Amino acid sequence: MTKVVFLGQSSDIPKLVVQARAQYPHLQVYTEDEPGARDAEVAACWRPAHGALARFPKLRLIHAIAAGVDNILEDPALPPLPICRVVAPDLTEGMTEFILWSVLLFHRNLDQVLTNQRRRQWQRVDQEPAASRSVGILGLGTLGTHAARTLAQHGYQVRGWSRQAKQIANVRSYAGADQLDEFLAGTDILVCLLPLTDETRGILDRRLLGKLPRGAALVHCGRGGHLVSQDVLALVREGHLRGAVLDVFEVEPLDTASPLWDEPNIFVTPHIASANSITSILDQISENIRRLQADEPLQNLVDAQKGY
Ligand code: NDP
Ligand code: OXD
Repeated sequence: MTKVVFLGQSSDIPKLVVQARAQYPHLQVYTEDEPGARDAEVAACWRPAHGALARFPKLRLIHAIAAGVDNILEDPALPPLPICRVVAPDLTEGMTEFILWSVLLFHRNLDQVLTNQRRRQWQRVDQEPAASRSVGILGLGTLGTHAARTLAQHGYQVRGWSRQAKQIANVRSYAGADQLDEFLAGTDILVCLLPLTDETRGILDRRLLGKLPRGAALVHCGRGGHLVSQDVLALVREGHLRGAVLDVFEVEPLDTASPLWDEPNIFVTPHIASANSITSILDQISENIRRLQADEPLQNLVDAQKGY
């Protein structure tokens, strides 16, 4: 029986523990402080406290319960072990739905309609075809590629930016720092689906967003650490950005005192762009445990050097 410890700051942890115990009798499941946890071979986590993973000397695998692993890699005492993340259709499809909603909000001028409603103002806003809007996606990985394909199927002009160039039907690919400005100059709605790494921290600042055409919109679903929120706020107030949907923040929950809450053209959502189901998280952890014990290649292994 493989011993698995679940730890970290997520309301999903207690649910994962209960369901893992009920559905995977071949696993011995522990929470962090339970007797026996010290011998765990696998740690499943979200934002573990710094140094927490180093307290398990028999660990062989660290498994994120999410897609992003920045919250694990930032631990200065992280043991040098393989790290896997969750890649699941429910998360991918959920993210695409959220992005589609956000893109439609700006493309169909529904942001203006919502403002007009608060003023009791009946005003028919312009409606343009999807093909008249260019959506640019920062990050063409699992989530960005699925969103890009779906937006292209809905008729949008779609472009994406990544480190390596991609070939995706009806999606224009831009790669690396050299092509970033050209990518931004032709983007009406910018979607961020980057992982948080040393290279991408603070990327959504005035310098980058200032290269979008005037009146562009931002949809941010990556990580709070990408966002320089005072720059976004200033650019919205100056009218350079028409608005922003912001799902992730440097500090979550977002402080009730944050001016982002009250800004008319900023839509704050509480890190709900998408989420893995408890079932898909456990399926992947259990499959990787099987692979670990059978000495087979692990699924969805993270490259700790690259940071994603
Ligand atoms: P992937 O690892 O599959 O893809 C990451 C993409 O970002 C790749 O295309 C990669 O390029 C690109 N990239 C990374 N660094 C750079 C860089 N320096 N310059 C240009 N491109 C770069 O990640 P996912 O698609 O699975 O997830 C993306 C992020 O979405 C997660 O890390 C997480 O932070 C966030 N997320 C947010 C959720 C929410 O609810 N808000 C839910 C789930 C995830 P290349 O392909 O060339 O390597
Ligand atoms: C994730 C997230 O990374 O929920 O999966 O943000």
